[in-house]
Amino acid sequence: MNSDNNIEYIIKNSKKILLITHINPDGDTLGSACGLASIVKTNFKKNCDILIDNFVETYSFLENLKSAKLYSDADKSLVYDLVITLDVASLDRMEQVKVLFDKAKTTINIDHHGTNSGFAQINIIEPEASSTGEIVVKIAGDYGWKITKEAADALYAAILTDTGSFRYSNTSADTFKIASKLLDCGTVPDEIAKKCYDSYPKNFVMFQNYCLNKAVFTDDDKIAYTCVFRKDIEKFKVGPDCTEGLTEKLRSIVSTETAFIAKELAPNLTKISLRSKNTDVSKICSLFGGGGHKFAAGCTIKASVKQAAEKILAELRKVL
Ligand SMILES: [Mn+2]
Repeated sequence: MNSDNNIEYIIKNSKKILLITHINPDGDTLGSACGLASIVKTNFKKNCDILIDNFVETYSFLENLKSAKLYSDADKSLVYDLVITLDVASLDRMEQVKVLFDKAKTTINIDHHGTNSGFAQINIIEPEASSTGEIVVKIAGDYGWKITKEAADALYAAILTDTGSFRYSNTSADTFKIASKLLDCGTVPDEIAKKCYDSYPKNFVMFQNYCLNKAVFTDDDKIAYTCVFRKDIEKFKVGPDCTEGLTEKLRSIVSTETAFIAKELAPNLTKISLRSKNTDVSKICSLFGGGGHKFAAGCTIKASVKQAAEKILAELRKVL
């Protein structure tokens, strides 16, 4: 490996380092960034800045999340020596902080979305990896970097949540080997599982129940979906992460082949989260400018919630 794409060399020679997580952050992007920040701190004695779109209460146990800054609070005038994106499938998934990515001297893109275009100078994209967290552990192993318990906990949370607790098709022998390695670094699996899954605010759970209660089942129950409106989000006083895991609950029904939620972001702007058991839904989402994984993908459609849901239904019916 020459020095041009030797990550260790690059980190050593970078003074100001920024880690960018994607919009509507999940456990993988947050865990990967917090874990990598810990690794850089331990092995290079450097502090990384971390940017997050919004704060997710569930992941407040991640050490470095406390010092992370919101996109909206980021100093857009800064020029970083190095920007690393984690789990960011496309440039638009970093919204307003893309300006910091564009200005950076060196950029690295670490991701496992097959639809990632490779938008950075150095791209480490492994669609076979269960999660970005898994890739970060692999990189650390390749360079022989020490992984402390703090880093291991964050990276384990990334892998745990992106594999749906080691249940999804992205779970491989490598996933278990890497998880096992993190246990050797001090992670206690049930501790992290409790923090990730048994720590939801009451209004979050009740809001999701409300959304499930009004779900629509169609095409012999093969398709299940629910519409989420801003007025309901306001009524239940839930955060931007309020639909996390909701589509998976609809998919968990035995008759469901594909499930989606249509969430109102603004009038005539709807976010679709699509999940399936066997259908390649990333193809459907890419028709609308989105992407993701084969069985878990998303897109944003310039239409009302009802119209967007109809568009998705029409595409699903072509492939079911
Ligand atoms: Mn991921």
